[in-house]
Parts: sequence; C-alpha cells; structure tokens
Amino acid sequence: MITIYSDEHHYQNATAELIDGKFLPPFEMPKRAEMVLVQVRSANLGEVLSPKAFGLEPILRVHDEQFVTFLSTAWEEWVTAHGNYDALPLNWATRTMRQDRIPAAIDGKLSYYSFDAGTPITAGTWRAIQASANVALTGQEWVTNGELSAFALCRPPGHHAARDLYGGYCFLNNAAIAAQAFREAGAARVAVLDIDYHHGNGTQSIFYDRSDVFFVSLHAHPQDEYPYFLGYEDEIGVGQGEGFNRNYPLHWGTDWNTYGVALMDAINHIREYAPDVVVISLGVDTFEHDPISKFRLKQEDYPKIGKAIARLNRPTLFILEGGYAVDEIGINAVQVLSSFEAG
Ligand code: SP5
Ligand code: ZN
Repeated sequence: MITIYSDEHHYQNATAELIDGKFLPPFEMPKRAEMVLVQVRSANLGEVLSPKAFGLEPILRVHDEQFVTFLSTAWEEWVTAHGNYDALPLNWATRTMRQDRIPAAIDGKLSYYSFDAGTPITAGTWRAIQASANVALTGQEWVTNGELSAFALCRPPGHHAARDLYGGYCFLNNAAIAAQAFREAGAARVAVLDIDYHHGNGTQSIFYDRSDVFFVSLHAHPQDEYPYFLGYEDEIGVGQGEGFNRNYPLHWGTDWNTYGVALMDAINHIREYAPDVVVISLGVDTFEHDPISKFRLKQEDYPKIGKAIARLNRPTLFILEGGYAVDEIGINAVQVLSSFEAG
C-alpha cells in the first residue's frame, strides 16, 4: 500500500494543551506522525510519496469560506493582540447567547469558530493543516486513478472539524475533504467508516443531510466521553440523509468482544450500501494503553480490524486520525493496513 506523507506536519507543534484542568505537553504531538512513518518503513508497507498541492478549492467544497479565511489569518491577528504564544478561546456562545453575529476581535472569532479549548492555534498551524489536507487529497487521487488502497498519513487529524468549527486537535476535516473529492471525481456513493475512539462529530455533521456519503462511527459513548454532545445511536441522518448515518456508541472498558461485534455490524451495513469507495478515519486511540482513552483493544486486535475492512472488497483510503500512545501508534496503525492488504 502506498503512503502519502509530508514533513510539514511539524509546523503544528504547540507548547501546551489544556486537558483535565491542566496545561500539559500536547498529546497531539509531531512524534505521533514520525512514529507512524517509522513503522510504515520498517514493515515495508510500500512506497512513501509526497503530497501534491491542491489549493483551497477542494477544501472550500466542505468548509465555510469565512472559516477558512479565519484559519489562515488567526495567528497573525492573535500575535498582534496578545504576543507570540499559542492562541486559545476562553468562552463560547452556548444556550441563552447569540450565535448569529461573528465578532470582529480575534478572541471572539476563536470562540465563534471553535468548540473546545484543547486545540491551540500556533504560528505554523495554517501551513500544517493545508499539508494534511493535501496528503488526504493525494491519497484520494491515487485511489480515484485505480490504486486499490492508500494510506494518508495525516497530521493534524481532521474528523472533529465541521463546516465552520474546529476542535479536538482538528481544523480541516481531511476525511470529509477526501470523501467530497471522491464524489466529484465520479464516485456515486462513498462510505466513511470512523474507528477513532472519539465520535467523528465533524464528519457526521458535514454529511448529515446527504445520502451520497454514508457515515458510520464506532466510538466511546457521548454520555461518558468527549466530545459529549454528538454520537448517540438515534442520530440517523436528516431529510435526504435519513438512514445514511450510523453510530455505535460503546462504553468505557470496551474490548474486542464488544468491539468486534459492533464492527461486523457496521461493515455489514456498509456492504449493503454498496459504496464505490470507502474512506477509513483511522484512529488507534482505542488501544488499551492510550493515555487519554478508555477502551481496551490490544495490539493483536488491530489486524482483525484490517481484515474486517478488507471484507468490503472496495477501493479504500485510510486517513490517520487520533492515537496518543506514541510508542505503539505506528505498530497499531500499520497492523490495520498490512492485514487489510493481506486479507
Ligand atoms: C482526533 C482526536 O482523537 N481528538 C481527540 C481530542 C481529545 N480532546 C480531549 C479529551 C479529553 C478527555 N479527557 C482525558 C482524560 C485523560 N486523563
Ligand atoms: Zn480520537
């Protein structure tokens, strides 16, 4: 399997991350992608290719133009207002407040366009997220041109980012951008299977009213886990999209016994949909030793995931999302990929 990778992810390198009430060294760090690349090479997964530059057009097919402009200018405005340290929002327009006015001040814009305070915007964020989207789009182009599968080694991740919202370490939704690009390249039906530990709220919301992209997600139950406010079983899509969204919320402590059953059910529904192409939001934060997650998948379970996906027998684009156990992230991710190819 070919891998698409760019060193430019290093431009996203925050000083600290707000989590559990503390400023800690970021869990979402450059070492993550480095470790995945090491395993891609040592497992001889296949060629490693650099991304092409696709510009803003395919990004704007998914994201709001003012949101994208905000992402491209936020750092400069923040530095002018506050100086040279990571930008974070402080408050949000929740119940009882207005959401129909976009503030002019940078602090207000950070609030308007975000849904958490754990996703720092840094000097290099804009550069890194464009590269990450290009990695996904390059993988998409290879698969569109007949490659049976590809691995987009994306960083920063994307599945929490919605049309005009960032958060959860995500700014541009790489999987959604690729899924949309598949549609425009002629695929009639695209399935997105999201196996990151966290619900892919961004991807779900982008395609919620559409039947041409079927979103299926296995994740920690929103009653227990971040992002808390989306990912329930009764979210089945709306309008044209009704029946084309499927959530499998699973409780803390989930191991392969439960996970494997949910995954098989998800795969069966995707097979029934008969997609022309499959996009996998590949998070490996389901791992038992992940530092921010509470599922109990073991290293030996990741090949089973790859084999299950292989049963779909469709052109498949894998997109890296989360996974924070840096010593094992590469091993677990590449186990999925190599067992998919063997399966
Ligand atoms: C792409 C992705 O995996 N984003 C994840 C974003 C997680 N954001 C913070 C979650 C905080 C949950 N509480 C951590 C408990 C660890 N002690
Ligand atoms: Zn995650």
